[in-house]
Amino acid sequence: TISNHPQLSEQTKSLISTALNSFEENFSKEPCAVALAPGRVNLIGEHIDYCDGFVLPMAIDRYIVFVTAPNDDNVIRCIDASLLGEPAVEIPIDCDLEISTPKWANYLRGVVDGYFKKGMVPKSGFDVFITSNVPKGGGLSSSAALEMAMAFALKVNGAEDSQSVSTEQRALISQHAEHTFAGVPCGIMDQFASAFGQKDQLTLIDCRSQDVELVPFTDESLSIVIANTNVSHELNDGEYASRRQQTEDGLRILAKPSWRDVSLDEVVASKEQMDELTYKRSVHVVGEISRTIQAAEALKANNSKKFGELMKSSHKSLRDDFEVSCPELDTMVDIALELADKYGVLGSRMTGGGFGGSTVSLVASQNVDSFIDELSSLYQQATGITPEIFASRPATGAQAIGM
Ligand code: GAF
Repeated sequence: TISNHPQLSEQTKSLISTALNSFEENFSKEPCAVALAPGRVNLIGEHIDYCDGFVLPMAIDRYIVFVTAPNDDNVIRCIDASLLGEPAVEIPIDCDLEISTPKWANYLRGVVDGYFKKGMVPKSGFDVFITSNVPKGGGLSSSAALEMAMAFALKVNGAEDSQSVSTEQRALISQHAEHTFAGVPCGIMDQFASAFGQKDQLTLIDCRSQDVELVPFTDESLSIVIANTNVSHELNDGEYASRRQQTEDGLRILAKPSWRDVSLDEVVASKEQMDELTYKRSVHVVGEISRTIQAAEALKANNSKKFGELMKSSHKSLRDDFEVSCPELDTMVDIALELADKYGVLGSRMTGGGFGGSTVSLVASQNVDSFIDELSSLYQQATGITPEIFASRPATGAQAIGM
């Protein structure tokens, strides 16, 4: 079923096959199932998933793969390929869970705890071997991928046997894990993108209704290029939470139930009542909601030029008004746009939470390899940091595959 899976790339099949072998080597038994979940890149709609906005991410062809089989102990025992030699992480399934060490495993504990709280417990303990090609700390939602892969590992080990669990519920349990066990008050974008991703489709998420609309991205002449600055940033250092707080302050001053009911004119009219930061954050929110709606329409109308222009405006707003960019992200975007005429770069912007992580650019496919080479060397010359730059098409979302 894996070798002829119609939605998985050869790269992902090979990642799974390596993980299957490693499982057998490490646990000396046959695996029963694979659970996998992709990272995501957001094309537009940044820092507005917690403001009732629209966001337009896609799952990328980079996955976290869990290979699993039941064990006779009352624990979920996890070995991570990048941490071989360190003790396995053991998550008990017969008692309440708490935040603990190692820190990365809190994403897993949080999801298991979310299942427990809904009365869903696996049939037995199970072993997991984890392999990933989602860059860690690259702003591409490796944490959401970890959470969603754990949800599917729980499913294949019987935790969902007593009740049916929807894709949306799995994503919401994962988001809650991030709030409670990782200390990041994130919105729904990352988990929804990983959960609802489909090959060749972007996921337009209405974060107020939580409806997901799939928007085709099938034009082979356009490529999505992801450039990891290799400046990593943890979102639990207070900056993310403070932005969220500032948007809540803005909405309170505007005295509206939802950001979807606010126009730019109304923000401008309330300027005197706001401090400068609250005002700038509010300008970003209403502008970005409008840009994302326009971008989805432009895409449906095959107007990629307009889409690219909206990406550029989004970056400026995130840099100047929301202040979540950083010098390396700005450098990566500036270089990409300087190469616009040479390689057909339509737009470029930071993506994800910011303060580091990645940019996303829309580029003519015929030039994509040369663009990646030149962007990489110019960024390295400018910053002294070697970036990781690759193209990805929209990929299939989190799932489990039986053996
Ligand atoms: C992070 C969060 F997890 C998302 O919910 C979202 O707010 C994003 O930053 C910014 O758009 O990835």
